[in-house]
Amino acid sequence: MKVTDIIKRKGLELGFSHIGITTAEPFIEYAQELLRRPDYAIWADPDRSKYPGRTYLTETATPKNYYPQGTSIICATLGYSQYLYPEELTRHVARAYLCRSYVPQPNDLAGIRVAEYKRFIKSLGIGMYEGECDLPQRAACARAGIITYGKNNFAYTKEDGSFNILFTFLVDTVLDYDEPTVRCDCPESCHKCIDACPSQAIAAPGRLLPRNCAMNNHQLPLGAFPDDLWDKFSTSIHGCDICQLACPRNAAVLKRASRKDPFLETLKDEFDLEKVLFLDEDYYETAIRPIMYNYIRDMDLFRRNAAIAMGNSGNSAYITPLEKALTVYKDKPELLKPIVWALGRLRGEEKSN
Ligand code: B12
Ligand code: SF4
Ligand code: SF4
Repeated sequence: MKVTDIIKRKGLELGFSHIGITTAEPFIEYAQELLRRPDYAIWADPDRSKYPGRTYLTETATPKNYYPQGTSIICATLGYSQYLYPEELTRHVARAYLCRSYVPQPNDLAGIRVAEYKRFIKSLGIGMYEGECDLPQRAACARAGIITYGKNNFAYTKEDGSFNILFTFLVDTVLDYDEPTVRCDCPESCHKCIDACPSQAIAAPGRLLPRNCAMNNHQLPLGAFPDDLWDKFSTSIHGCDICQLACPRNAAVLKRASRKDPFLETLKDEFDLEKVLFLDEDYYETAIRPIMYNYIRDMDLFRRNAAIAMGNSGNSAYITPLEKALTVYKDKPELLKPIVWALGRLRGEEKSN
């Protein structure tokens, strides 16, 4: 068997849904697009000192910046559409995180799959970039022929719609390349995702405004989540699925979902916004880390997001814990602001009932 076929076959054996391969040539249109978008400055501004610690997507658009011998990109999708995600959890956390593959860790299943795939590829005598490098994964997967775009920005496959996580492996060997599928397969007249977004974050087809998108705000430091957006994301504390759920390209996929995930079935009875508001190490380890080990490391951000979600819940039972939080967090003024806001909303609603 040819080495390209061996690599593809192993990827499928390990549970990836699609494997495609493209060159490591620069993603020129992608880089130009980033620089055209002023609201992407935190990922694109050529002056790195302004946003220390950020991944610079304009640099990763040229993979050889990171790995001069990089020749090919092995691209993979991992579909997560097969599960029936419990409503008790999807109210608060997007499916992309509930599926527990978003940021693979060395000691979780997704991480073990990725590590084994890398080990296997390297065992074929192929060199691989091992450092941190956020390649433009949607653009790479489209060039590798395994996804098409949706106007909501998402990467779609036939089997999983937009419910797939993307992976890319930069290697030093020339392989056989797949026919690109760099196109949008949405019906011309459809704009359901654009209309459904609660914060008008999709300005035009394929044009996201990160400032307005849920996940971008959920991960911002205390004081940086703009208060004009606090009432937009309902009871969500980590991401949002609204523009995917509204999409007709996902309708059949959502209908097919039939499997219960036993871990999520356990977690759904334990998940509690009040516990997130008073988050401690134990609850973080058992209920938060497994599904939200992504961008947020500061526990106060989870507490802030829980306070905002409570304020949007319409549930007056949260008034008592929020009042307690006023005392517990009296020395954290930036955390008190959303708590006071949430209390104001819930008390106002209680009066008008
Ligand atoms: C920065 C980032 C964010 C930012 C900005 C998002 C964005 N759309 O740019 C924020 C924090 C807001 C974010 C949010 C989310 N993210 Co994010 N994010 C990334 C990251 C690290 C880079 C994205 C990027 O390069 N953006 C810059 C823009 C210019 O690039 P782009 O969106 O890929 O679009 C380019 C092309 O793909 C193409 N294109 C894209 N859409 C369309 C549509 C049309 C019509 C056409 C013609 C072309 C086209 O044109 C663009 C220019 O070349 C990637 C991982 C990675 N390394 O690639 C994950 C990634 C995009 N995120 C992902 C996910 C799951 C999310 C969330 C869904 C999580 C959630 N449920 O809350 C949201 C969804 C928001 C949305 N509607 O897109 C997944 C998406 C998987 C998928 N099936 O598409 C990725 C690929 C991570 C992964 N490993 O799977 N994210
Ligand atoms: S993920 Fe949510 S906030 Fe972001 S664009 Fe989609 S609907 Fe809007
Ligand atoms: S809702 Fe319509 S326009 Fe948006 S991604 Fe789905 S098919 Fe495309």
